[in-house]
Amino acid sequence: MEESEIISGLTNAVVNGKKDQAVELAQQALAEGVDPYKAVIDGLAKGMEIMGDRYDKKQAFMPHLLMASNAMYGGMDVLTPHLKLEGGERRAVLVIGTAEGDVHDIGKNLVKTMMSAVGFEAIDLGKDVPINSFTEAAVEHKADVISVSTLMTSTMDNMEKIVKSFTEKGIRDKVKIIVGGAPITPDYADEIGADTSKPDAMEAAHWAKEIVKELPKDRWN
Ligand code: B1M
Repeated sequence: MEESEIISGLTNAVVNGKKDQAVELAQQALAEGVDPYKAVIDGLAKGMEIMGDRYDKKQAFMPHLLMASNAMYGGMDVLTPHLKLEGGERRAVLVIGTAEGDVHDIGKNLVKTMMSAVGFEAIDLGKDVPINSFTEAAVEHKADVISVSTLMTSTMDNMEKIVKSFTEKGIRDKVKIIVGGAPITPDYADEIGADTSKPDAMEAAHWAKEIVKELPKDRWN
C-alpha cells in the first residue's frame, strides 16, 4: 500500500469511526516506514477535523464524534510510542490540562502527544481541571511549561484565572504558559498574561521546545 493510501485510510477510519481499521493502518504505517508524525497529523487528526466541520454543519452528531475519537485514540496508541524523542539531558516537564468546565480533550491529547515527541515529560491533569491544580502540579513537579486548552468560549475566563493563580502564588516567572484551542488567539493569550498561543499541536510543541531554553535552570531551587 502506498504512503498516501495509508494516510488517507487513517483519515477515513476516523471519519467512519472504525477503530479496528485505524489500529490496523497505524500498524501498517509503521511497517512501511511512514513518518509517525505524519500519520498522526495528516492522517488521524485530519479525520477529527473533518468530523468537527461535519458536526458544525449538522451532518454529524455526538455519537459519530465519540466513535471518531475512539478510532483516533486506537491509532494513536499504536503510533505514539514510535514518535522519535528529540534529545536533551534532563527532560523538561510539561503540566497539561483542559480548563475547568471543559471536557473536550482530543486537542489537548494531541498537544500532549506532540510535546512528548519533542522530549517533554508530560504530567497530564486531564480535562475539566480545577484552577489551582495547575499551580499545585507545577510546584510538585518543578514544571517548565504549562499548557492549557479550551474549546468553549464559556471556559476561556478560567484560563485567565489559571494564569493569575501563578502570579498570586509568586511562581509566574518560573514557568512558561501556553494557552490554546479553537477560540484562543495570540491576542487573547497576551491579554490574560500567558506567554503565547499557537494554532495547532505541532506549533505548540516547537514553541515549547525552544522557549524552555530561556528558563534559568536553578529557578526551582
Ligand atoms: Co463539543 N463543542 N461540546 N463535544 N465539540 C465544540 C467545541 C463546539 C464548537 C461545537 C459547536 O457548537 N459548533 C461547541 C463550543 C461552542 C463555543 O463555546 N464556542 C461545543 C459544545 C457547546 C459542547 C457541549 C456544551 C455540547 C452539549 O453538551 N450541549 C459539550 C461540552 C460539555 C463540557 O465541556 N462541559 C460538548 C461535548 C462534546 C463531546 C463530548 C461530544 C465531544 C468531545 C469528545 C472529547 O474531546 N473527548 C465534542 C466534540 C468532538 C466537539 C467538536 C465537534 C470537535 C472538537 C475536536 O475534538 N476537534 C467541536 C466543534 C468543532 O471543533 N468544529 C465541539 C478536533 C481537535 C483535534 O481539535 O481540540 O480544536 P481541537 O485542537 C486543535 C487546535 O485547537 C489546537 O491543536 C489542535 C490541532 O492540532 N489546540 C491547541 C488545542 N489545544 C491547544 C493548546 C495549545 C495550542 C493549540 O496550547 C496550549
